Amino acid sequence: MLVLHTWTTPNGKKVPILLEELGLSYEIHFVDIGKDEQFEKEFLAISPNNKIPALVDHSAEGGPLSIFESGAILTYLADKHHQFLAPSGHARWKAQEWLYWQVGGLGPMLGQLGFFAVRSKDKAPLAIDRFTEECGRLLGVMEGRLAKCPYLGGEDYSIADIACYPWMVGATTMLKDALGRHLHDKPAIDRWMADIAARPAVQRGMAIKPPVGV
Ligand SMILES: N[C@@H](CCC(=O)N[C@@H](CS)C(=O)NCC(=O)O)C(=O)O
Repeated sequence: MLVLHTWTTPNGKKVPILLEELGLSYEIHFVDIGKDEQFEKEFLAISPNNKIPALVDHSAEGGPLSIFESGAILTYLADKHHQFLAPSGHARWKAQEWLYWQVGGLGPMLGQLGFFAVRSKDKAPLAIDRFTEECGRLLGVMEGRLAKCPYLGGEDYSIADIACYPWMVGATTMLKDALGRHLHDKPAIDRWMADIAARPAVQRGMAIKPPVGV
């Protein structure tokens, strides 16, 4: 049995997308980070960095296995089920390169921009400028990659695309005004977004919601 501990944020939607793509059955345990549930003892036992997502695979080889960090979880599931990540060779490392790019760059920078430009009541112009410019630079890098190949890893849809997509939805909706001109004239990103948005598994993964009353 797979139990995913997650929330409805971009990082929280990556693993549901992959689980849906793989057609696996799983349970979701919603960790409401708005209520600080990520600091509860039971959650810290599987995710000591107090962040979602975390996965527990109760039928892992060698006994139950818990994994935190979305990139590690995506890699584990893709390898275990032999899909959405090549087992070796150039295609594997190109997909890993862009997966790490998301986890270390696109996600944290868009997250900081969201904090300073949208969520924070105090508006700090230096921070907003810094993160707007850095996010704009990253979007330029992504546009360059997707102008050369259909997917971030190359020819095939992979966990790198799955990791970036929920963040790009945030970039083009919640952060649209903050990013302004940086979203204009990005035909390769627009094409990629439409392609991924059309996948039924992506739609299901993006739609996760805690049951009413939770
Ligand atoms: N690098 C981590 C980032 C995870 C992350 O930032 N999760 C956020 C929600 S999107 C979180 O749990 N925040 C709670 C907190 O910081 O206390 C990953 O990719 O899994």
